Amino acid sequence: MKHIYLVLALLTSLSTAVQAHDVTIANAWIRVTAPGQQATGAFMNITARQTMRLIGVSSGIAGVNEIHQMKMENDVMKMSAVPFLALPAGQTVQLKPGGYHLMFMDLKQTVPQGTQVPLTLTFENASGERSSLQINLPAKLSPAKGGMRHGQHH
Ligand SMILES: [Cu+2]
Repeated sequence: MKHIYLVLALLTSLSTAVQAHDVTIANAWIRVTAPGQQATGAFMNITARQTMRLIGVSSGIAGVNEIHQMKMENDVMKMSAVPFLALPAGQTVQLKPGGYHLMFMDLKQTVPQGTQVPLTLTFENASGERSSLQINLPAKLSPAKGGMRHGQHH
């Protein structure tokens, strides 16, 4: 029954080379912003059935859309853009606060709680074939606001 919530809208693939259903997105959300805030992040669990890379993200809300990682450097958490995120076949890769995330900067609008933000994710498979996936992310303050228990594994 928890699987009802696992798959968000997997819409059309722009390419026939890689089927959109080769990728499952679960527990996706984007952090709400206050007016004037310049950046926010989006988080989700991505499971690819074949080995792929997430190579890009686009949205209508931001001028800069990037894949970011966070890591400790000399006891300081730093985040930086990465060109891609590896998605090993059958393995769930978590994008979460403090780890990998999708970063939106130069925001063109606020992201109020309760709204849905459409994103397009671009993937590339081991053969170099690309596909796109559109998803709608609910805007939340934190994953605990309504989605957390669905993200736990048993
Ligand atoms: Cu970031």
